[in-house]
Parts: sequence; structure tokens; C-alpha cells
Amino acid sequence: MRILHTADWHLGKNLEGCSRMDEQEAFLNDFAQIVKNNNIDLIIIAGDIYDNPNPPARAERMFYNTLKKLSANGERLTLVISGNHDNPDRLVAAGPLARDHGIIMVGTPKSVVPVGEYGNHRVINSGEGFIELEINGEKSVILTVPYPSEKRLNEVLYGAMDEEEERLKSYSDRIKTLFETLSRNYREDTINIAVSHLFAMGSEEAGSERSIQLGGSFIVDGSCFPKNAQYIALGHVHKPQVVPGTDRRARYAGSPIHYNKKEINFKKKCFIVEAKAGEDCNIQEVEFKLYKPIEVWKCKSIEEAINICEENKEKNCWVYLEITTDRYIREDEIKLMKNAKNDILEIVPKIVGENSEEVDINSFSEKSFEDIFKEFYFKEREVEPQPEVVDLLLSIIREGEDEDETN
Ligand SMILES: [Mn+2]
Repeated sequence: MRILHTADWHLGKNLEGCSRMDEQEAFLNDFAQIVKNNNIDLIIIAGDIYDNPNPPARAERMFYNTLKKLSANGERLTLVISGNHDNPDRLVAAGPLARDHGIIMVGTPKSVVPVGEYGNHRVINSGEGFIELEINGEKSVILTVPYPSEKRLNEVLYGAMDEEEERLKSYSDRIKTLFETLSRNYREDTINIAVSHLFAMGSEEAGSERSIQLGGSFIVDGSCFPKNAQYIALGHVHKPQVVPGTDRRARYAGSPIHYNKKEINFKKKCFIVEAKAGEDCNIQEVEFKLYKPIEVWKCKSIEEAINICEENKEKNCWVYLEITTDRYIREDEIKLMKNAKNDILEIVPKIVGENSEEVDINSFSEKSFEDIFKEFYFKEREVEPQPEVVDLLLSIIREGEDEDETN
């Protein structure tokens, strides 16, 4: 059985308010081609299909178009679980229609996938948290644990442990109990896989995920995953990687495109897993294209920044401009940069002045508020503030003080 593992598509995600859906659409077209070229039997999408529980219509349209292409008239199966960004009910709403196309959708750890035909293949057995598939004579048991929030985890564990035991166990221990219980469905004659969306300890984050929930209590470690799983397809972390302590069986596929500037230092990819019952999997990587890179341009002066924007006006990329300057960047200069280069996301001045070395905070207390303000204004604007401005500011502050006294 040839399985392709991907995750964290985050369809509809913005970057500083700019849409990435053109890039996402380009990726999805290429992705359908990768699936076709590699004779994939089963595609696993390990959560965070959308960036938002209420995704834009275009994102949903792109997703359904892609699922239809992947299916090739029911020839291929696709398994989708929800991540923390997805609304599980909404994600699986199209499940009954998608079934003819070989698409299996799992919203929560407690969801039970109906047994029966899916496209040209079959789900021959299922229960809370697992399915057994048959594809061209090969059987596979897949444990399905969509994003296990504390609440959803307790729902599925209810009854597996007595109350006292449950209360004492950490999140990580409870995930371990869940996987242990579910892994009893694995057999020697089946290809044994697991899919989940969670944060495993030792994984390197890259900024896009709000994963350290509740002070880190939602972190699990590699030993939580079943020992007899041949491959564990994970979603949540955007950098592709192997989870430490799992003999390279548990992996994050990562997101398909760079979603912020912290992610630009590593390549984007998916994993193709060749699996047979009772054997170690053979795993290959397929790298994704870079559709529109995010770049950080560091400039030593405002003039240099304007020139760089001019010189690179044809380049298709997102830009963060960092400009070292000893003065305020004027509106007309910002306009020059933005008119030359499209898709400037942010212009950050790094102010250095003659007396910028270090500001002695104690020296503030000896100065009046009026003097501190005047100095600040001069530093930012290079001119003295008009007396009316200073008077107005001081009168506002005095009003505030008066109010405080009456309360
Ligand atoms: Mn996630």
C-alpha cells in the first residue's frame, strides 16, 4: 500500500492581512499531480485543512475541487482528520456526499466512521478512534485521533479509566492510555497506522502554531504512540520532522507553504510511505515548490531601501523591509518603496542615533514630562514640537490627573 502523508494546509490563511489563496491553489494543483505520478493508494491529511473554523468560500471550494481530483472517480482513498484550527462538525458536513469519491472524514476522537463502500474501496470495520480499510486486497487498521482537546479527550476516555485515575493522569498519560486501548485493534495481518493532530515533545516549532496551550500541558512525548504502529502520521507542527524516541515512525509532514518568516529556513515536503503488513515502512520525501517566497530585506539606509525596491520590482515575493536609519522615514519615502515593489508586508525602521548607545532610565526622573516629550518628538521628527501641541498634550494629562482625584 502506498500512502501519502500531508498536513496543515491552513487554506484561507493570511499573511499580515494578505491572502495566500493564489499560492495555495497552485500548491493544490501540483499536489494532485504528485499523488497521480506516485501511484498513491491512500492520502492522509493530518488536520488543519483550514486556518479558521469559518473558512472563506474560496478555501472550501479549493478543498472540494482537490478532493475530487485526488479521488480519480473513487480509485483512491483520502482520509481527513480535523486539527485545532478546523471546526470538526463543519469539516465533516460534506462527508456523506464525499463518500462516493472515496473520502473518509473524521471530526473528533469519538467519531465513528460508518462501515461500507467508499469509492471503489471499503471500510470493513470501525469504532471510536479506528477504521479498518481494504484496498486492493490489502488490509489496514488506522487509529484516528483528530485534535484531542482536553474535552474531546475526556469524552473518548470516559469509561476507560475510573474517575480518580483519570484525574491524576497528565494529558500525555491520557493520550498514551487512549492509543494503548485503540492499538488492540491492530493485527499481524494488517498494515498498522495511526493519524493524529497534536504537539509531541522534542518537536521543533516554527512560529505558526499556537501549540503551547495552558502552559505546555498539551504536550505529549514520543512514548505515547503505540509501539506496534508502523507509521504515525502527525499534523500540527509546520516544520517537517521525525518525532524523537519513535524509531523514526512518527513524523510531522509540516505545512505545504511557508506561512510566516520564521518558517522560511526549511523546505516544504510530504512523505510517501510504502507499507506492508509486518514489515518496516519504506519512506520517501517529495519536496514542494516555493510559490512565492517570504523575504527579509535588511537595508543600511532609506536610500538603499528605495533602490532595492526599484531593482526588485519584478520579483514575485513577500517582503519585510528592515531599514537602519538615524531618522524618521517620511510618508513620501514609504510611498516610493510601495509604489516600486508590490507586496511589502511591513517596513521596520531600526533607529540609530549619535546618542543611541544606551538610554539611562534613571535620567528620566530628573527631567520634566514636558522635556522628555520634547526630546522624544525631536528624535522621531527632527523638529521641535509646536508650542500648541505641547500645551494640548499637557492639558490632556492634567485633566486626567484631576479625574483621578475625584474618584
Ligand atoms: Mn494545528
